Amino acid sequence: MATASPLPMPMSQLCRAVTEWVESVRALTQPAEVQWCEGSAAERDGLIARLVREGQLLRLNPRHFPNCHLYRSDPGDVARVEHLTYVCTRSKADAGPNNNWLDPQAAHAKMRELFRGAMRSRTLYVIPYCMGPLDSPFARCGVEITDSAYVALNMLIMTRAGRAALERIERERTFVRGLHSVGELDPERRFIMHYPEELAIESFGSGYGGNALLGKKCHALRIASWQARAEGWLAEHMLIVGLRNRRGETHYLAAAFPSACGKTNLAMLIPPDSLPGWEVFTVGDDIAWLHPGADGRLWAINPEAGYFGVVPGTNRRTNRNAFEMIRRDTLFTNVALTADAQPWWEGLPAGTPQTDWRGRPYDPARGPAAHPNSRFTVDARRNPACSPQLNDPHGVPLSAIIFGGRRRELAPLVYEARDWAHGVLVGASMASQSTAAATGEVGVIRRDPMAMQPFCGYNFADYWRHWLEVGARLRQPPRIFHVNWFRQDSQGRFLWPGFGENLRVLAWMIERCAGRADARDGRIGLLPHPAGIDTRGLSLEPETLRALLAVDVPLWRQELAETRAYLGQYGERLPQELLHELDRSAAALAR
Ligand code: OXD
Ligand code: MN
Repeated sequence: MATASPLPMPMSQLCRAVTEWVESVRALTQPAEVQWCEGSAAERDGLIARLVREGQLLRLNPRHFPNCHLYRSDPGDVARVEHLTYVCTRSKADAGPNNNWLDPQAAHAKMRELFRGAMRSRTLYVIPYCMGPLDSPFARCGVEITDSAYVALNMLIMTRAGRAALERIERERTFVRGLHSVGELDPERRFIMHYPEELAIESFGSGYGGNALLGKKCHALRIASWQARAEGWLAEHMLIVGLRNRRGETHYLAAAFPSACGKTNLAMLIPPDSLPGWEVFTVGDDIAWLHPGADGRLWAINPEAGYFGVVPGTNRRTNRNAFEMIRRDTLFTNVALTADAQPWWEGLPAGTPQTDWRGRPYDPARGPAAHPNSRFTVDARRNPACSPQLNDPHGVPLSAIIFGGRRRELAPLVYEARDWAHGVLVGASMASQSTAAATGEVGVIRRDPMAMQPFCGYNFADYWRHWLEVGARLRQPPRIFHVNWFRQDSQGRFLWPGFGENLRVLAWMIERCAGRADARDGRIGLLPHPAGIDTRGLSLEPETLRALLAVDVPLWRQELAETRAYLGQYGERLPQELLHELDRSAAALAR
């Protein structure tokens, strides 16, 4: 006789520590109901159906965009709010000059008052999640509590969320506590607090991705960078891409660029037709956790399971993979709409926007139709170039690390650091034009070391020391490069075509890693000979390539002086080795 299989234990009873925390939050926030997220497809569909019913999600044209939906944010809540983001450590110096700081007790007291009764008549969602493959020793778990079904839906796409994550938490007995409420979306009552010493996050008053999907920037970068230092690894704002060359060798590269500088495009790069025989595999497009391996190499995992990418500019030419990927099962935020309910954004060669991102009739006098920071949320497995290594518990070994920024002038197309310590200085000196991913003025140059200025959960001086220490443990460290795809001529025209053509630069790096390519001493580091960049099939004048690889020594001397002044604010805590590297760089430029 068949016996009925026992019913699975309710999630609310699976892990006492989580249940007790949920209970205490319930008592404080007073929701109408509590929903534990299992992580099933049916549950996702249920959340979508609820949001559509409530008018918060719009179903997009099912013939052209099956199972795609549009969410419109509050117009005052469309980007990360760095001035309202805090790292709350017991000692202010541990947060460093790179972070806003509040005393943890004061911050908790302030947040408790905001959260009191904040979820009345709302549903409280409990989302246990795992950052990284569920069976990876490098993965770390958390639980987000939120009163936003939109946030819950995003978390279910962006992380490995649900019962399996909760089971891991029960086994490990540790998790990051992330409490979120959209509150009244009042910018005056909006704070994103991090408590690295307690592995806790409190976020109130915003529903925007980077402020509200707590597994992403808050956990996988700010809290994880703190954990990583204690445990001997690195949590970085980097894409991870695998490149198979014509010899059949696959090299993995990790690259740090500031927000909205093309990480997703580089991670999904399409090789140009004139460079046949290359294949590209995306492991991640935004965050990398890096571990020194027993073999002396540096290994990388992507802690995320989905992409939260910038939509404008995405088309068949710039990123065919992304363009294909977001044609189904995608959640769009703040794009425009055509008359037949297709999503529309700047950079699409066809279609006409009828309704702008705020839901108003489109009027070009009011600015772009889609918000410049409009986003897609989509499962990483929808990417045609998704790497089979995405779920490898040990990750992939890195051949190279790339730092890059958006610089009109100064930085050449590519150069290589002399060694790891010089590479740390190159990363620490990064600067870039600001973008729409964060509130504030767009296009101004700002310091963004390792693209971590908004995301490092502790004092940058300690972070750079940690980078130097990790490097010292590697017998085969990745080579470190710097790139600039955004150099312009005096008329403001881009000198380099970018996108898929960037493979030509990556190919040189790979040849360097394999010991097959020469480099010349360019005084700021090692540069390719112009012949080292394969330009076959590209209409690029030889003098343009020379301009792209030129080093303007007086400008670099000024840059170095600015870097010295910038690093100076870290005072005594700054590792001597970094200052020594700065002196070496100055001496090379003085020759
Ligand atoms: C992002 C960001 O959303 O960096 O990835 O702002
Ligand atoms: Mn990012």
